Amino acid sequence: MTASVLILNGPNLNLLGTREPDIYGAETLADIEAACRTHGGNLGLDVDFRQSNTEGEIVEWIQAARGSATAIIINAGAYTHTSVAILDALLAVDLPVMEVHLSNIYQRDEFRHHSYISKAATGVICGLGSQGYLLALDAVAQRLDQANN
Ligand code: CA2
Repeated sequence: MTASVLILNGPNLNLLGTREPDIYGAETLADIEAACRTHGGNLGLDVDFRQSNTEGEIVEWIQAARGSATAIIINAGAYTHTSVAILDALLAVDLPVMEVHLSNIYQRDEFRHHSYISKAATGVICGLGSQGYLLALDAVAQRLDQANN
């Protein structure tokens, strides 16, 4: 059976490509989704790519991943810096979690330097733009290979 990776995107990431290209790049979220699907396919991974502006919906998607996904890649957007609810859901689901940020959050405002999500993350990638999602897929694939061999 093909392993499925749930890729979650938080608030305002649906605006990618329309504003602030200097910080977040020129690609749209649809461009990033297409790149993830292609790269995931090459790695033998199914990609389930979603975005929500609502904290509760993200929590429900994480809870539902138990039993259906083999790993979660998450860019929680601004919820990264505020959401104990998303942290608790990630801890409860007990899956490998890769945290991704397009921008280098440590070069930005002080309030972006702390991530609640990181406590639940196997790995964290930031500052590499959309490449971060692809590197996270590589990390998931490599861990699955190691677990299966
Ligand atoms: O760098 C990242 O990926 C962030 O997770 C993006 C979040 C930000 O709150 C985090 O600190 C870092 C914001 C996403 C908002 O995206 C926009 C895209 C275009 C125009 C406006 C916002």
